[in-house]
Amino acid sequence: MKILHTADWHLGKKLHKHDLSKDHQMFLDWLINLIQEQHINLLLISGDIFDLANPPIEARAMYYWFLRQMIQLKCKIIITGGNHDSALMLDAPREILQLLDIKVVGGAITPIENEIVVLENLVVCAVPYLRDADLRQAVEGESGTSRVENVRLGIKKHYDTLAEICQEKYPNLPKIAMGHLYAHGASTSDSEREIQIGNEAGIDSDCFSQTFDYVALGHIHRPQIIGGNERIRYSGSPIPLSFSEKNDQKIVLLLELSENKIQEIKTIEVPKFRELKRISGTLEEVKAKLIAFQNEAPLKSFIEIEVIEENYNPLVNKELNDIISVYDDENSVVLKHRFSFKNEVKSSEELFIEGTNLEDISEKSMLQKRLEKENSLSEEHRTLMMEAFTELLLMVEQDDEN
Ligand SMILES: [Mn+2]
Repeated sequence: MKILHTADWHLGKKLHKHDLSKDHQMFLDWLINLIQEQHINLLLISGDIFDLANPPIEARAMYYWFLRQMIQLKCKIIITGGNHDSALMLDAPREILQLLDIKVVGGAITPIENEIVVLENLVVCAVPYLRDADLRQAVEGESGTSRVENVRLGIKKHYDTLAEICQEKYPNLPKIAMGHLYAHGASTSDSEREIQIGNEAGIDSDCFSQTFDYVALGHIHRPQIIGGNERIRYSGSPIPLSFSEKNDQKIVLLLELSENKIQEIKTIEVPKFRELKRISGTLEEVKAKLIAFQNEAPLKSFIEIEVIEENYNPLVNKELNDIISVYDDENSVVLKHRFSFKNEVKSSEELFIEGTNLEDISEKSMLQKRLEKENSLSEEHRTLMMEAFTELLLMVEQDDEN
């Protein structure tokens, strides 16, 4: 039997207002192909199917389109809700999906046994993201512990209860637990939302009973093993969801099961569909790098620009905008830009002797002082700015009089 573990698709996600639906479509096409070629029997998606509780129609359509492909390939699916998902929204079509061999657990179920999915030669504990209310119930009556400790205990109790039931009912079958949570020591990126009391209630790898042969986690977008334990893993998101993930190799995990044991865990690399590129340097350097950059990924690359100049230059923004507007590469889009100056601008109060009353300083002398601090400006430039300022001042004064 072959099982794939993935999570954190975040269908409907936008990156700086740019839609990622093409990225998702390419990933799904690739995944369908993989499932077909590798004869995958079961697909586990550990939460955050959607980016929002109320996802756009297109994202929902993509989800159902994908499920339909899975039915055709006779690949079973188990989907659990994440912190981004609405449990109710995921659960709404549960009954009909069940008939199609698709198990959805949007939110925690009572009785807890109903989170257990029994297949011919495998048991899966389909645990969704556990919300505060689910956990409070679990540790009711236990006093004298902090809220953080309660959350941690609640999560552990949830998994322990499932492990006990599985052990008793299906002692000989291999067991997989799913989860959507923050594990201590996990390396995060910029695109996960903090969960479970600002990540304080992170769980440790010993939260998961030895009964589980594998723990398929979601929530952290970088693929990783937890607590040095090969059997507890985050698959990570299949596509980068923030610039902080631009260099991450995205993966899905393939588990091979035979003789009632997980024989092998393989990492399968997801191809890079889109390049996220950060370009930084002085204005001139940025310009050169931008021109030299060549996109090799199938989708338009997303570029983030950071201009760092030695001295303050009020025209940087304009010049940068000029460069971007002229930069008309059909293979790339500049998503965002920012600039900073190494020699920080001094604030006005540093320019005058202490004790100087603000009312005693004319607007013009204030600007005069300020311009004197600008080493990068030529005398001519200063005069021009002074003249323009005087003109503006005059207009304002005339307006006041009218
Ligand atoms: Mn996520």
